[in-house]
Amino acid sequence: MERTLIIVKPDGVQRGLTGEIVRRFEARGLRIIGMKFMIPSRELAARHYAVHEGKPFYPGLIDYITSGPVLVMALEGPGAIEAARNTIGKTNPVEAAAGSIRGDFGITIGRNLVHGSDGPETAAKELALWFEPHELVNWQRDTDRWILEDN
Ligand code: D4T
Repeated sequence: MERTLIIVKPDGVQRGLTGEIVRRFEARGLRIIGMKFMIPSRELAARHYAVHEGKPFYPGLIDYITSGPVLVMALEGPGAIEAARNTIGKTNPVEAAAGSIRGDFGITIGRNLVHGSDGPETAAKELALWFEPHELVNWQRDTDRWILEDN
C-alpha cells in the first residue's frame, strides 16, 4: 500500500471541478484517507515548492497556489503515486493525454489544476507537511474485495 498527496489547486476549485477531480480518483479505486479545504499560507506554499525556489516560474507559482482555497487529499492504494500521476496527466496540460485530468480540463502549465506527489520520498514529506498524523483515517472500504486483489 502506498500513500500520495493530492491538491486540487485554486483553478480547479474556482472552476467548480473539485467534485469531478475527486470522482476520478475514487473511480480509479484510490481510497481517500484524508481531506481538507484551506487557503495555503505563503510559508506552506514555499515549503511545498522549495525545490523550485529560484526558478523563473517560482514567484508566479507561489502567487497561484496561495490565491484561493485548495482541496488537499491523502489517497491510498497499491502504486497510488504512479496511478494518481497517470490520472492527473503530464505537467504541461498541452502534452497531457486526453482522458487525464489535465488533458481534459487544462491548456496552460501555470493553471494545471492538480498536484500529485512524484515519488515515495516526496509523498512522505508532503503528507507530513499538509496533514497531522491524526487527520489521516484508517478505515476498511467494503468494496475493497472488488477493487483490490489482495486486501
Ligand atoms: P505539481 O508539483 O504542481 O503537481 O506539478 P508537477 O509535479 O507535475 O510538476 P513540477 O513539480 O515540475 O512543477 C511544479 C509546478 O510548477 C508549475 N510550472 C512548472 C510552471 O508554471 N512552469 C514551468 O515551467 C514548470 C516546469 C507547474 C507545476
